Amino acid sequence: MTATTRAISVTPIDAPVGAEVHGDITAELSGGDIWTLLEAFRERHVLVIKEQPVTDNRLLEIASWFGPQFVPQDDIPVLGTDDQGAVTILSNRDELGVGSRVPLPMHSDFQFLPQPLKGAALHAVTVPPVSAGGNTSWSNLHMALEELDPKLRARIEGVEGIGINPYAGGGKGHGFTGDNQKYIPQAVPDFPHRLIRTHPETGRQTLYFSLFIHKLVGFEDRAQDEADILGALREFCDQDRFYYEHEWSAGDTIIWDNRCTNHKRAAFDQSFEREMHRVQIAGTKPF
Ligand SMILES: O=C(O)CCC(=O)C(=O)O
Ligand SMILES: [Fe+2]
Repeated sequence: MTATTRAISVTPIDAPVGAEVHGDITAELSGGDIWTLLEAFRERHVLVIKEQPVTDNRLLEIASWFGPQFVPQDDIPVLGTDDQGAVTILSNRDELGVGSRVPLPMHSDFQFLPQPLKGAALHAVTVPPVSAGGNTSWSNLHMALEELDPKLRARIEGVEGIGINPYAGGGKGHGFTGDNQKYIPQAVPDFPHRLIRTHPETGRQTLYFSLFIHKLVGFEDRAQDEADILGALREFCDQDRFYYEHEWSAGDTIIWDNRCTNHKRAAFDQSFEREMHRVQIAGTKPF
C-alpha cells in the first residue's frame, strides 16, 4: 500500500467541542483530506480553521463537503437578506448585512423549521479586537444530556419542544436589523421536535434544546410544569463547562454541527465593525 500524503490534519481542542484544522484550506484537497474533515466534524462537532483567506466561493465549496446548501422557504422567513443570496452577510453595519448587533443567546439555528439546519460555515471578514467582545461559543449537547439530572431526563423523554421564529408573526423589533431582513406579519405553523433527539449520523442521543424553545407539546394544561422544565433546561444547558469559546481573528472560519450543539454570541462594542459571511447546510427532520 502506498502512503497517501495529506494536506490537512486535525487536532482536538481542549474543550467539550472543537477541533482545529491545520493545512491550507484554500488549496485543492484530496478526498482523503475532506474525509479527515468529515470525521472530525462527526467526532468534535465544531471545526476551527484559523486565519485563512477563504473567499465566498471557497466558503460555498467547503460547506458543500458537509451537505447541500440550505434554501429558505418563502413562507418561513429566517435570518438573511430578503433576496437570500448564496452567502449571507451578517454585520452590525446595515449597509453591509443583517442581524448582528445584539448579543445572541444560546441557540441552534432555525430550530423552528420543519427541517432545521444540519450546520453552517461562518467566516470572519472583519471582527472587533477581542477586548471589544463578540466571542462566539459552542456547547456540547451530547455531554449536556449525559450529565442531565435523571429525573429531569425522565420528564422530557419523548417530549417535543416548539421553537419560536423571530421573523414571523410579530414584525421587527428583535434587534435583528438590516434593510433587507425579511419579516412576515403572519404566524407560521409550529414544527415541534423532540427535546432528546438522535444524531442522524452517529446514532448518539443528544439534547436538542435552546432558548428559542418556548413551549412544550402536551403541556397545555400544565403551565407550571412546562415553566419549571423550560427554566431548568435553560439554566442547565447554558453552563460554561459545556462550551468552547472562540476569540475571533479576521480570516477564521468555523463549521459547526447544529444538531448536537448550541451557540451564542457575546455583546460587543458597536464602534467596531463586524462582518461575517455564512453558508448554511440543509438538515433533515429530527427523530
Ligand atoms: O455572529 C456570530 O458570531 C454568530 C452568528 C450566528 O449565530 C449564526 O451565524 O448562526
Ligand atoms: Fe446562529
